[in-house]
Amino acid sequence: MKYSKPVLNKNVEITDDFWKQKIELIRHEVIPYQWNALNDKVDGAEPSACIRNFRLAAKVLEKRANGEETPVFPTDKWHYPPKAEDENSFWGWVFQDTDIVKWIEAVAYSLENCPDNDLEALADGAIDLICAAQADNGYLDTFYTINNPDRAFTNLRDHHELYCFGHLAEAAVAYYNATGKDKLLNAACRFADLICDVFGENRKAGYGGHEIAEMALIRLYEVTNNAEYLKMAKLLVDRRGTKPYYFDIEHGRNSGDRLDYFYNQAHLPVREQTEAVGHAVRGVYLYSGMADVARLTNDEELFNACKRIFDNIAQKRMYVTGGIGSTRDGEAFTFDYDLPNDLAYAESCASIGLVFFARRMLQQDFDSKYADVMERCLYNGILSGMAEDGKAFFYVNPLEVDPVACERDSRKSHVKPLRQKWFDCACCPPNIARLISDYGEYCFTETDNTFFVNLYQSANVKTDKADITISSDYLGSGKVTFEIKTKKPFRLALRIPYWSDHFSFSKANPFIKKGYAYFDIEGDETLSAEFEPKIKIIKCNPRVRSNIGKVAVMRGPIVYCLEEKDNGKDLQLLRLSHSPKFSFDGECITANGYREIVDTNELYYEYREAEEILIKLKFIPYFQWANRGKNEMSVYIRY
Ligand code: FUB
Ligand code: ZN
Repeated sequence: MKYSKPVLNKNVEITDDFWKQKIELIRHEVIPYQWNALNDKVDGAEPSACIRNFRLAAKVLEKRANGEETPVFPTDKWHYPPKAEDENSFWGWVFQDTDIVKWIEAVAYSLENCPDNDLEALADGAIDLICAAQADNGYLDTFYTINNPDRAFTNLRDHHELYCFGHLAEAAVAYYNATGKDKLLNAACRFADLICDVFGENRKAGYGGHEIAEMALIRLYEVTNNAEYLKMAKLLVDRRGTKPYYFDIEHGRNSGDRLDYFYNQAHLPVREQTEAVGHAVRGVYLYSGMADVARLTNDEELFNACKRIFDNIAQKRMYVTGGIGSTRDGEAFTFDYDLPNDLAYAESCASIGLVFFARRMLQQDFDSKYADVMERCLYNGILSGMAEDGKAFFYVNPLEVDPVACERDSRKSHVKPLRQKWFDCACCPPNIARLISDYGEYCFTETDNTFFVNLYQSANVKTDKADITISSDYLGSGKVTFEIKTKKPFRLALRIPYWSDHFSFSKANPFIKKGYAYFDIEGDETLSAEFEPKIKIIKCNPRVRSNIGKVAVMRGPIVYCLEEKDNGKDLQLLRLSHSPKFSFDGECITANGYREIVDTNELYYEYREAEEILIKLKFIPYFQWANRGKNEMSVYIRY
């Protein structure tokens, strides 16, 4: 085996103070809360209509099966706001179906983490509801089923049928793995079979405007062994960006429609792509699918394209928090080193997709840089997406916020100073839930003879090589201990985190390659690693215009920020001292700094040395910001 496989979530028990708390929050608070939101039962939250659409689609199918006429509604828009007069029409975004299947996926991992009969029964009920909305030919998308089935598959560019299929398939595989129940899996396979029929070899040369079907088909292939799904995934990858453009054919080349191929990563055949472009979530979902196809078809050229794109993201287009997507316009990547703090988009889903991409790269190229990115996203730009109580969420994760600007400047209206209860476009909340409840699956990968530790936390892991108990103080002292009960000799590979300049191991002479320290394990043993989590002042490449003269503060994998609650208004007036004398209380960091005194109302005046007062600055973990009400926040500070 040339590539590694993730150790499945069900074989990993997270016992860590930090991550276990998050995983339990998903189970106890987030999953029930999101179920209510999907059922439109959260007061003051944006309506979902997701479950309502499935009920309506099932009714419509039943009527048609009985030979009754059903009304036809327009299918020319992305969004259909709930309106009483359209009570028989689809409501919401064309991809509204995905919210409930992401929820089911989160439930699946949660059941692996902790069996729960009531929750499983609730998910079984949701699956019945979804399956009742599947047409006889396998088609399963409530938007077209309700509004006009004759228009199905006529607008792959904008109308997310392949995207809805992808999320359905991912949930189906997860639920099958967790429970052994195959009802949703069979539904996903029937939909996949239809897609293969319509878009397979020598059929319509379509591919989705919003990627995910590529990696979902691979998951389906890996669980069913149906080679048609691998073939279909490869076709979707290979067709994108080739001429004549499918989106031109579909929309009529001269329709006058604005065709922005970059937005859908369809500007070039994927093997020729060198940079991350277009809509950020679509991008990272595509790159994840490309990496999967490259792995299963031994396609080096395709994998090299993934490598180039990954490096472009990690070295030039990613925020220090792991956020990606610098502009609201198209929720998109822009250009190298364009990382504005206050206009950032940095959608929660985009960082989640980057974790998917990084994990797939890591499976094939055993280089710590991929897990470094996973860690950066997980501890920062993803956790920031969820409130401490699990009942409010960020879609956009900016690095600098002035609540007044969010309200008064429409260029910043996408930036919210407080997490929201729900969204009419609610892609992020259930995506966060499904990733965090599956955290265990990102920690370890293995080949036939090597066990890789990619993320550090306390956990119990079972593999055919060993049972390993990990006791971690990674976020405290940086010490992690591995108690290994060996079943057969193997190599243990420990990632050396990018932020750790000083590290040591209790076992001598590891072999170090591409950021992993390798140890031969012959029998039972206890081994420990220490990665010194020093508080660091982080400078951003000076090509990034917005961070000139500024720095960020990190400790270990955690990015810190300043909030108005601790440091007063006008955070732009603060400066970190050259000898900050950092101190860490186990959670927050304090440091010496200055506040500039504004002693004039003149807008312009001849330069004079600023007057400053000495103050104590307080930094909190970035992911915790906005949990104490509306206030200013900044990751970067003058230095
Ligand atoms: O289009 C589906 C999802 O909605 C995208 O991934 C998000 O960016 C949001 O636009
Ligand atoms: Zn999202």
